[in-house]
Amino acid sequence: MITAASDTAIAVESMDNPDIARRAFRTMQLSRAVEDKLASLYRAGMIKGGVFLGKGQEALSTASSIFLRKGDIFGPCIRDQAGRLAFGDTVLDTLRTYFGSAQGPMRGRDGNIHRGRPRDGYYAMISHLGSMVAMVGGALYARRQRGETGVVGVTSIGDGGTSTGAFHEGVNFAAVEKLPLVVVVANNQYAYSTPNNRQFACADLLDRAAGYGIAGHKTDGTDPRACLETLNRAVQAARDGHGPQMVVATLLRLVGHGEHDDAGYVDAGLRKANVGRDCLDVGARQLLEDGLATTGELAAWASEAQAEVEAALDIAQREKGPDPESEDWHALSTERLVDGYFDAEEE
Ligand SMILES: Cc1ncc(C[n+]2csc(CCOP(=O)(O)OP(=O)(O)O)c2C)c(N)n1
Repeated sequence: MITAASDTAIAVESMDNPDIARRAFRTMQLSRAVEDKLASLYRAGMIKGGVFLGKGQEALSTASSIFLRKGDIFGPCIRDQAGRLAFGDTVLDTLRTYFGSAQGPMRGRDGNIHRGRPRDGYYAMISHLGSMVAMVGGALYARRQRGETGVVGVTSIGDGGTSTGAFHEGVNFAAVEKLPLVVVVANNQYAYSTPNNRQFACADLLDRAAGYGIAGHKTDGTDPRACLETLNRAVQAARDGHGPQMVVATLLRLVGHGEHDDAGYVDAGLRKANVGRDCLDVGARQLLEDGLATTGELAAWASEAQAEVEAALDIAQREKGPDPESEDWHALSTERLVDGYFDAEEE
């Protein structure tokens, strides 16, 4: 069962609450620890299939879901390991998915990032870029039709994904219906090897928000404090009935598109520029400057994250994959409805 961080989600005023910055940073550290481990397991040939990481995007991703509450919806994209953890996914379920464990949320059907627990509002990612906007928007529309209020949905997408027809249709629908949807655009400068200047012709992706008639927010994706402040505002505005909110963050992916890609096409100047900063370094500095953590605490948290990953790995590696003799192979979409929701847990 998901242990939703959202149960303890903090409302808009609470940016003054030091817990939010500390909790966000610890989530970023945990995400980095999981992903560093995944990268080394991949290099050791111990993971089947691709490994797609969000190194450098942890601040934005964490901020994307940390303000969500129980009953809200999170539809993550490729580089949202940190956001998944902030929404309540566990390190164990992450590793179970990569190792094909039948105990994992997708019961061994997915090998990396297409995992979720729909009943908890944690939607499994659809690979076709842009589709998640319609999926989360559609779910918000359905909840409105059921008379549910106060629900917010967040989904994220890369700069490349914003060029798809699905993105346009999804955002336009949300705008027309004034849905409480937050679309987080992680402009990490490249879509695989395609740079921004071959991706869009507007001066800034934020210009698109005006085109759709929705609110736009710009933030520095390398700055954890800025990401938290921006997402806090955007989620609250959506919750307060101000319709869709588009957040555009600038940052750089600090790894290849996947671990098979050496990212040799990334401009060396960008790596050295502000946009190429590691958000974990920035976050650590901010916590120290603000007196919210000591160097001892930062080191202890990093060790705890490491230990959590090792303990989960030990379990996930021993678990078995699905048994073809007993498996009924039903997909999430064909499972029983419980109270109108898909019941992923039900047999
Ligand atoms: C509609 C669609 N076209 C192409 C792909 C193949 N593809 C997967 S990820 C990717 C690059 C995505 O770039 P971006 O949206 O900028 O996100 P990033 O990988 O930079 O986080 C592509 C082209 C896809 N999944 N869906």
